[in-house]
Amino acid sequence: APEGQWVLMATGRSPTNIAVIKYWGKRDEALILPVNDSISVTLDPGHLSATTTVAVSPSFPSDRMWLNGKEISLSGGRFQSCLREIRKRACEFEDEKKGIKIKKEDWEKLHVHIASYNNFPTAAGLASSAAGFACLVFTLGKLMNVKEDYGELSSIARQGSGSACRSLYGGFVKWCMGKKDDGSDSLAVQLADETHWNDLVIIIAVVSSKQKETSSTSGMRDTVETSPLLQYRAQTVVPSRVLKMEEAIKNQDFESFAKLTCADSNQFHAVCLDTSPPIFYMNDTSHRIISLVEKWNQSEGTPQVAYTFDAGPNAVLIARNRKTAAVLLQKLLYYFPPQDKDLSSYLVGDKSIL
Ligand code: 2P0
Repeated sequence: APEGQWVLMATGRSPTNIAVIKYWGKRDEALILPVNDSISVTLDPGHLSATTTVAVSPSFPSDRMWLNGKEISLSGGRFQSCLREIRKRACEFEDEKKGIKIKKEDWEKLHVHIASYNNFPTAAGLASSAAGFACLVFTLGKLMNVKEDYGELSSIARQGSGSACRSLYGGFVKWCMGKKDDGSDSLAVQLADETHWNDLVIIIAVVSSKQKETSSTSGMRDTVETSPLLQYRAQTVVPSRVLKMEEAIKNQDFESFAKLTCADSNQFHAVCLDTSPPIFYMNDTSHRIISLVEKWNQSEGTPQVAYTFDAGPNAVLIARNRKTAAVLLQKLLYYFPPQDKDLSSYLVGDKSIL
């Protein structure tokens, strides 16, 4: 900054989250209001996370953002919504030692610079918008001395990307769809913190690192417009499934957790197939992974591993404990020997990846 000017900065980090009851379909596109509740597990920070530094200075002539070192446009409605909602809630900030005083009304005039990095390859087709928007909103909130609680921040992050609202919390999280038209009650709540059910191990098998063909945003729009199955899913299946999933999480009931997780992933992909034209996110390798897990679970008499797939072919596998995770890795390496580039990486770890 030029002499006599100052720069105020804040840095934050948010992990991504994996839905075990899926969000798919909006009832309001602009506000990003979903057609059903969803439940997710937030990964450990340190893996699959976004790190964002936000800075403000009277010497900045405009708002700018860099993603992984490359400047990107902030003109999109989603960035603008997040910036506007955080600025609205900014509070006076004073640092007497440094001679900085920012009054509430000054925040409207100050411009921000935002630099965000993902610690995983964006090309791997793993969700980055969830971690990114959660981190942006949280860090901007810190910088601008916003006093709102995490629930309120989650409803702002939601306006960046739906799944982002769930990354404001660690552990197990529910995004309550809400009833109001203005979206003020569509926010995330923590069901259990990150210390709960620590035996679980999440393994992500990168099946393909190609970018997905259908974006989630346009995919779910097509589904809402054309899939009769979505109505049934949102109105009848998910509400009772959410209640059962909350129970399973509370009681650390892996059998119920795994059955619900797999069933919900499969129904989400069925709804994609029920869309016109149909959306295919899984491929043959994804299907072979499902068969491997289903056969194994059946032979053990009780589930050892749950699988779930998002808007792409990569498998998210949740093992009931470390021992099972080790056996799972052996099986994956045996049946899917990493030879070509598409099958070369297994990301492994404790509720996360290594
Ligand atoms: C989820 N997915 O619950 C579901 C499961 C993908 C499959 O949330 O339009 O990037 O930004 O709200 O959040 C991906 O959708 O979509 C997603 P927008 P988002 O995790």
